[in-house]
Amino acid sequence: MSRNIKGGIAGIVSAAVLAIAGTASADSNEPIKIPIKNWSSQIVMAHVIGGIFESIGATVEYVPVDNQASFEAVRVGDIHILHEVWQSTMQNAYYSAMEKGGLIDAGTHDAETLEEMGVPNWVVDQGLCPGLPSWEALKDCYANFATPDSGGKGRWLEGPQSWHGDIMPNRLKGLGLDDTWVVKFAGAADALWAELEAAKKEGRGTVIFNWTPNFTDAEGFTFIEFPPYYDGCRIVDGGDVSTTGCGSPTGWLKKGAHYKLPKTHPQAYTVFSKLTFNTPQIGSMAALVDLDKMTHEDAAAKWLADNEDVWKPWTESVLGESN
Ligand code: TMO
Repeated sequence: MSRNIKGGIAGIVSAAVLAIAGTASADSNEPIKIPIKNWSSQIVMAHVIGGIFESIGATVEYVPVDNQASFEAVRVGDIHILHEVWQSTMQNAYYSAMEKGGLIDAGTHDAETLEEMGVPNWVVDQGLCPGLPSWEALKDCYANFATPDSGGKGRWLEGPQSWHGDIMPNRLKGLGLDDTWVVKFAGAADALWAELEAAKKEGRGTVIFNWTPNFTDAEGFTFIEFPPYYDGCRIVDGGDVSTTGCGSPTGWLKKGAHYKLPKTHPQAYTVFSKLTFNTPQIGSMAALVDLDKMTHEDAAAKWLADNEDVWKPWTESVLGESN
């Protein structure tokens, strides 16, 4: 009698476990489409996440996509995830896509972010702009930052225009610095790092757009301190030239997913929602490419091999169910 009751309970329990495992298993064989943008940590992380998905049996496809266009692309399902959403430059596009429907929040990385103009530390050490990191120092030192294409003004080398539109030209106007400084856009992220190297070699000043987490965290980089950011100060948020001098806010680094991914690929979605990278981890992904000159694919393979203790735990719950 008591054996039967025990067996019955065990039977019910294992049936329940099977039912739970049953609903959570069976990812679709359709490839999970992962976006490839145009900065190193994003591309390496795309392949890192792709490798993690493949380790649980999923198939993946890498889809090159413009940053600005990627929020609509994930909303309609042309790509399935966003793995680096930077608050200061992308939250509007992220929340707009969510409001229209089709993009869901898939969690937040363990990293505080900043995307801002700044100088390598040796520019400060050599006294090329006394008073930095305060932006007011820029009023007097611009001549040390002139380049052949800047017409005697100091030059800000901004990233590609597809990243942030006209935020930085509007910044200069808002600060009343547009008579002495001018923004030039880099064709690609590589041009920013080439400029850092060239300026160092030539011992001249340089102001570039940069961000953290990045590979430059290791050597040290000084972000310029601008008037504080507040909601509404930028043109896209309703601001005008009297307010666009505001700096960039520190913020979060988020993930997002197409709303059907938890249904079509429940196991991969579970892993994706769990995974989180911190500042040194993201910096190291970029460094493998920008300092060590590896390909993005090789960098991701090395990162995965060196960091199994970091990412394997995220896959254990779904592998535990199916094994
Ligand atoms: C989006 N980015 C980190 C390149 O500024």
